[in-house]
Amino acid sequence: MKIIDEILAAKGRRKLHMTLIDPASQTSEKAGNIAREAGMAGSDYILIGGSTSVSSDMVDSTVNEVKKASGLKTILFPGSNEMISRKADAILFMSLLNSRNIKFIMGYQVASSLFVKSLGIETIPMGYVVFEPGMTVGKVGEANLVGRDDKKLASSYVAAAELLGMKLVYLEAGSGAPQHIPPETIRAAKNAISIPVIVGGGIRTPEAAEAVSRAGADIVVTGTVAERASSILDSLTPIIKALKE
Ligand code: 1GP
Repeated sequence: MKIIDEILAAKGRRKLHMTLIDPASQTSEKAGNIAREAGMAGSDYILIGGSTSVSSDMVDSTVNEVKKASGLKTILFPGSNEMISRKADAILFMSLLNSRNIKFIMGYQVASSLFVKSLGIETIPMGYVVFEPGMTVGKVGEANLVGRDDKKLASSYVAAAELLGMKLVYLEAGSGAPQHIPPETIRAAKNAISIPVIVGGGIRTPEAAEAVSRAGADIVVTGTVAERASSILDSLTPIIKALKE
């Protein structure tokens, strides 16, 4: 079954969790360990990507270790056209909708399109919108950040993504953000569209996971919490439990 069909089948029935692993942040062995414990904690997929460019060999070896260690499906979340692995199960073929730089909106996509098609990998078109504070991805992606409380602009971006035919939208506060996107802003965006909504950035506690989930996130992404935890299992389990209950 395609990952997008799994996501659509889960929508409205059960919440999904994705663990973000940045190949630039650790060895592929350590990435495998994170993925194994994330899977034990109940995470559904491993997202592989980040803002720091790494070679496709490095992405390949991270994907391999993650699959071997966890058995979970891997989804590429590429920061550029170089960060593509033929070994992953799917790729978020995404556009950073609120970038000032055309390369993040359509440049990397054009640069990689024929290669991605030749891989035969599942592609999931996704609109990516970066909110304040944006952190590294806001800077690197040259985003005109959407205000945390700007419900109108948030709704307008996701509605545009849906009208353009994108299958998912991702509301991003930035990895390591001190706070996640406010629930009211997530709710407004959710109410504007019928495609699944991913929310990530700054979610580190069960309360935060529950708040964004109640506000309408169909999928919650966490990254930093597992990267920094002394026990990934102990820190992720309550977060995923809060999300799924
Ligand atoms: C970044 O939304 C993700 O793309 C994850 O953010 O590292 O803050 O969990 P955190």
